[in-house]
Amino acid sequence: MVEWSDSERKTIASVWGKIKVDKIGPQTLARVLIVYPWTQRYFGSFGNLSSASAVLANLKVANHGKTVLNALDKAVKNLDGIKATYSELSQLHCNTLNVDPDNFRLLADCLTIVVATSFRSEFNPAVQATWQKFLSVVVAALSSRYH
Ligand code: HEG
Repeated sequence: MVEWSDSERKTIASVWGKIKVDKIGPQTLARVLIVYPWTQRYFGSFGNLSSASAVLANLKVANHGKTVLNALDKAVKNLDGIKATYSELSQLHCNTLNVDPDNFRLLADCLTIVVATSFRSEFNPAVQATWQKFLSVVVAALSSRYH
């Protein structure tokens, strides 16, 4: 069971409070698809992903990026129950979507990079450490129902 100090709780709430889901979500998923092009295999119904500019202009990518990021809200609001929060979502990604769980880590890393470029000096090493601790718990929870 992961423990959160008061200061970590404050930092996570503060970072999340400054994240504009409609901007950061699309940028994060687009970055995953551009930097790790093999992840495009899961998005066969999303249309044109043939170049970086096509990915960045793709509305389905943008919308799904918002969906993914909005799902993080549940974890931020329930830091002590992240595993249970994502139990069903983990099963969906495993059994129905057949997403390789390694990809959760790739997405988390892209999210950290997008947040860092957006927040600049505010996203200092201490904030980054707490934010990545949070994301690693999310990644573990999303992977927890794989078999
Ligand atoms: Mg997943 C659907 C959340 C990583 C591929 N993802 C979804 C949905 C949510 C979600 C909330 C909608 C579920 C529903 O319809 O009930 N995804 C989510 C989170 C994270 C993540 C929170 C990581 C933090 N997803 C992820 C990654 C991939 C992926 C890394 C593939 C590389 N997700 C995926 C696909 C769908 C979803 C293919 C179905 C999309 C669609 O057909 O619209």
